[in-house]
Order: sequence, then C-alpha cells, then structure tokens
Amino acid sequence: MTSTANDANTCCIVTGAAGFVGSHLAERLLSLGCRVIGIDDFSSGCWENMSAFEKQPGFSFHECSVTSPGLLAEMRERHPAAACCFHLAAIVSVPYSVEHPEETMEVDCHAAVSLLREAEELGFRRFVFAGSAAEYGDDGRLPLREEYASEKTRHLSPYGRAKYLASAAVASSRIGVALRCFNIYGPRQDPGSPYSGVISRFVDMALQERSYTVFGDGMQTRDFVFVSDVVDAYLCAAGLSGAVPAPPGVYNVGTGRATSIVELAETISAVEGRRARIEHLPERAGDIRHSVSVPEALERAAGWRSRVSLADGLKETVSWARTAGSR
Ligand code: UD2
Repeated sequence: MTSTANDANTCCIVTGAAGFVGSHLAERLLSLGCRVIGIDDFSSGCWENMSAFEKQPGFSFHECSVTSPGLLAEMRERHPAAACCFHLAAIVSVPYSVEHPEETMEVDCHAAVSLLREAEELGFRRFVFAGSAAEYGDDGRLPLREEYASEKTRHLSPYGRAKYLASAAVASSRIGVALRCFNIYGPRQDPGSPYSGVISRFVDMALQERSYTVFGDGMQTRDFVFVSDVVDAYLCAAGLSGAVPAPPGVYNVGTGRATSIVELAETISAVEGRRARIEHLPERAGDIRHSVSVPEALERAAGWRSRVSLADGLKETVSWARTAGSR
C-alpha cells in the first residue's frame, strides 16, 4: 500500500490498540506518518503488543473502557485533530459471550453504536468497525456473501449476534464501514488466550514438537487471512491506502480460499521442515463445518485484496513465535 501526502496529517483513534489486530493497525498507521491515539482496557490485550511503537512521538495511549460515556468527545478535547476512529476493542471470546450475553451485548454492540453516534456528531470523517465472520452464524450457503447475514440469521453465540447488530448500524451510517473479518492469524496472536485461533495453537505445538490436536476428521475448512492483509483492509476502509476510500457499508475480509485443518497442519509442518503428526480428538461442540468468504466487494469498492499466501503468512508467524518463545 502506498501512502499519500494527506495520510501524514490524519489523526486516528484505535480502540483495542493493545490487542492482536489493533496493535498491528496502530503500528502501520504510525509508519504512514499518522498520529495515533490508542485506547485499551487490557481485558484481552497487553503492553507487550505495543512495545514496537509505544514510545514513538506520534503515539499516545489512554487506558480506559470503550463503555465510558462521552469517550470520543473527551478524546477530541485532548486531541482536536482526531478525525478517524477504528473501533476494534471488544469481548472477543465466544465461550465468554455465551456465559455473559448481556455484558457482550453492552460492549460489542451498544458501546460500538454509542461511539459511532458520537463520531457522527463530532464530524469524524470515518468510523471503521471490526465485524466478524461469526455474523453469518451457521449459514450453509457457501461461499459467504455480505448480504447473507440478516435479521433472520441464526447466530451461534451472543458474540455473533452483537457483532451483526453493530455492523448493521455502522454500515447504515454515512461515515461507517464494517469489516467482516474471517479467520485472522499472524504474529502477536497469543496461543493461550480465549482469542487464540487454530493457527496460533498449531504453531505453538509445532515449536514444542507436539502432535497437532485436530478436532474431528480435520476436513472442516476456514478462510485464513494474514494480519497485514487485514490492516490493508482497514486502511482502504478509511481512505488511507492511497486509493479511493471504500463507500460506507459492510465488506468481507478474507482470501476466498478454503483451507482444511489437515492441510493447515501439513503446511505448518512443511514450513518447519517436519512431518505432520496429527492426533484426532472428538469434534468441538458448536463448531461450524465450513466457512469461506466472497472477498470481491472490497476489491471492487477500494482495490483491496489479500496478498499474503498461507505459506508466507505461516513463515512469518512461525518466525515470530520462535523469537517470542525465546524471550
Ligand atoms: C472463529 C473465531 C471465533 C468466532 C467463530 C465464528 C478465531 C480464533 N475464532 O472460530 O471467535 O468468530 O469463528 O464462526 O478466529 N481446531 C482444531 N484443533 C485445535 C483448534 C481448532 O482442530 O487445536 C479446529 C476447530 O475445531 C475449527 C477450526 O480448527 O474447526 C478453526 O478453529 P478456530 O477456533 O481457530 O476458529 P473458528 O472458525 O472455529
């Protein structure tokens, strides 16, 4: 992605800046010359994720919850140039959302809509929201198109429902873009957190020379998208990629390629130069069988498409995990 002269003047708020994706987004925005106001309450993020950029002069950080009333107005008072809000902070654990449905609706939906309304009133240029493939529930019409998620969708968790409702509100705002991200992976994804996906777990198992724990037959598939491609999508959504900004709406962020869990295990082993040892365990309750995106809408709207192959993304993830493990 190329930057433009305008990019350097943009002051952006990133909620969830200490998280996996939020920290990569903040780092990239700073590298483009933007000023970044990071917000996080450390409910799932950590300082370590921000260590690569926390001391940069363009970065300021506020430890607070996105449920704080008047948060954006307060940020605007402290940082009058703030013009763009990337809202990534959320309750990210699906099992937690099942146990705490009301809290999840409060944080993942109501707080997001309140921030959006504040951004509109304050004259922000863009509000970009982190949606999720969970918004499609168990829809079996594959590959998944943006219009398939609707009021009638049978969401499998309060997390999926809250994200759907918030995305719908964002997409109908004149400044709103909701990104429906599929299975994101890459450096800084913690294998031991409730957010951890199969790739961070498998990379950890590979480095410890343990067998991969495959739930069920391993023929279930996912659309794995590398974190730097996701960051590119955020920049496109905000008009910071050097191309035209994506018009308000909701967009899938995926590769359009389905990878089975067995194929994933084999690819990680090939990167590691080992043979894959797989231990089959019972299927995980509530798992969906297949998930894959139609990613073309964001390409048509703003020229975005995923660029990093699974093998290359895995190489980067493994190399990061080796260094992180040795610290
Ligand atoms: C993703 C999201 C979840 C929610 C859900 C909605 C991640 C990490 N999780 O869950 O938050 O949005 O989509 O659909 O993005 N697996 C194994 N062995 C393991 C771990 C996982 O076989 O040790 C399998 C698992 O059974 C599943 C697949 O790998 O079939 C992917 O699992 P996941 O937890 O990474 O992601 P997913 O799509 O179930």
